[in-house]
Amino acid sequence: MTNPQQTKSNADFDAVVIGAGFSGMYMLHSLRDKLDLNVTLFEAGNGVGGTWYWNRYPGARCDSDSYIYCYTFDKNLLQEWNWSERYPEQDEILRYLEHCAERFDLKPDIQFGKRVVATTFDDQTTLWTVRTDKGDMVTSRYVIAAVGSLSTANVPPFKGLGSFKGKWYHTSQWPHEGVDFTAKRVGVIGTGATAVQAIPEIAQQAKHLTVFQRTPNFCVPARNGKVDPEITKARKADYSGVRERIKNSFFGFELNFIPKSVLQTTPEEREKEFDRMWDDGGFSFWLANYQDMFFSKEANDIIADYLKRKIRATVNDPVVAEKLIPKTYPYGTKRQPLDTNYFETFNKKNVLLVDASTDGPIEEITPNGIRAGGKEYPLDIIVIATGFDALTGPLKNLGIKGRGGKALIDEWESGPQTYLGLSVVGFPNLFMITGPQSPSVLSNMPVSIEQHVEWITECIGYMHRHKLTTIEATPRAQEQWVTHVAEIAGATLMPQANSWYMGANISGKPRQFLPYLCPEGLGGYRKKCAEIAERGYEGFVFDGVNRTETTESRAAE
Ligand code: NA7
Repeated sequence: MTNPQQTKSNADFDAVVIGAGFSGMYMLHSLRDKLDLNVTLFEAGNGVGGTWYWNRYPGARCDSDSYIYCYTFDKNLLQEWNWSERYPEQDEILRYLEHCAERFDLKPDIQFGKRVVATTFDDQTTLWTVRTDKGDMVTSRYVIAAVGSLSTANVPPFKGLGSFKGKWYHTSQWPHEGVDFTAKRVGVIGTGATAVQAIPEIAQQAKHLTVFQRTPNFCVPARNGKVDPEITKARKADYSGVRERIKNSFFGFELNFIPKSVLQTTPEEREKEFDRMWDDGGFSFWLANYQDMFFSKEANDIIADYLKRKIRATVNDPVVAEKLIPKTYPYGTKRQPLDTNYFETFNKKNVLLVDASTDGPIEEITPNGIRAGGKEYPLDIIVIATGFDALTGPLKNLGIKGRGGKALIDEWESGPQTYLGLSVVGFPNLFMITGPQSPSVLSNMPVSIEQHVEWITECIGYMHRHKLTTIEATPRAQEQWVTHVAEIAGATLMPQANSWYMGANISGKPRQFLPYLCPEGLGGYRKKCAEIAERGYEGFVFDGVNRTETTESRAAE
């Protein structure tokens, strides 16, 4: 390994990492312990965990199977850690991440309780200056934004919210001491993946629950529970195989599409497959269904019909069932919520559904509750489960200014533009982990995170070996990437939904497909990134020079 001192500048740090979730923790570990860099990490929270530090609402758990929702880079860690359930709850995932922070001795290099507010590139020194809300100001050669894709809460500007006399909470800013719903009249706004987890839990405790639905969701059962110890043993024995399979899979799971069109099946044949996926639970119905599900509306309708029948069979009141059935977008084009007794909850006497399209939308929040469709619903507590300013929101909040003082927020005014979802033209030495236009939220996040962290680590290692100071995407490469991402999305049904994938949940946000759906899957994207690196970082310039044209390729080192 090259001694980093060779490229030592007079910066305070070689690298500043922002965010101490899955991505930032591994980034810190990699740069510090593999490349021996001088790294600091700023984290707004008072502990590690990112998503799992903030999202403490009732029922919060991951929707990926625990044996693959974890770091896989350390063989011993994989053997040591034991998950209690198929999908562990928030507090267990947080314990895991705290364990990792201790195990890799990360905390001495993390500055907690400090939110980055300005990140500015200096054209003369080619260094970044990072400022926090606590008055810190440090310079660094590299900045790595490990701020997560779903970390900027979306609290819609409901008229009258400030006048509400009860308590209100956004699910991602949940009080650490919890919320007691006993004997309370509770309103939940939203029916996305978060609300689908929270509603059945809140309904068990609250005196009365009113759910304010804007758009119904297709849900499939999570089927959480203890994992058979024999299965766990077999997985542990084959973790290197598991790792290879998820790395090269389509979405970062051990799941594959059925290599057939649903239109070429008999009703009996496909019903059997649907039942199998339904019984398996989890994401198989969404991510391992017939291969034309995301492309053909005709195929999609057949698959959606199965889920609609399930809702009708579960919900006792046919009027309520109809309100809960999605009718305005193709199945799978909004994030799949996994449920445990979600539809059953609407059979409870203390639960009321207020549907925007049939009962009327939310008009205002009053001192005593919520007014929707001309009627006031009295409430003691409002739970705002309205999601996030996904993918771009967390990056825009960092106050990033690149070459010539150009602000990222302005550059992205009409939508994000990146190269590989890792880098942006005009922002040298700034890397994003699971940024927009990378597979990110369309994958099992830890798998994508590990890929990006390892790619960035290799890239910085390469720069040190070659005594290079800056790396920056070229306008041409970025333009081609943005076009490619949009073309792929345009060939699917994804743009037909008003989803947060399309930026449609935030008023005024440009309508653009935000993640990257690689036609060859996550494995294909990984290969693409690796090949770009092997060709001397094609589409990037180092110190203003295109090395793919001027020097030997990395493979020849
Ligand atoms: P989501 O999936 O964005 O869901 C938010 C919900 O809130 C959804 O039902 C929205 O309806 C609803 N919403 C949003 N804004 C409003 C307003 N202004 N009025 C009424 N209802 C509104 O967020 P989640 O937190 O559930 O999940 C986010 C991801 O976190 C999840 O997918 C996992 O990846 C982890 P809409 O459908 O937009 O009409």
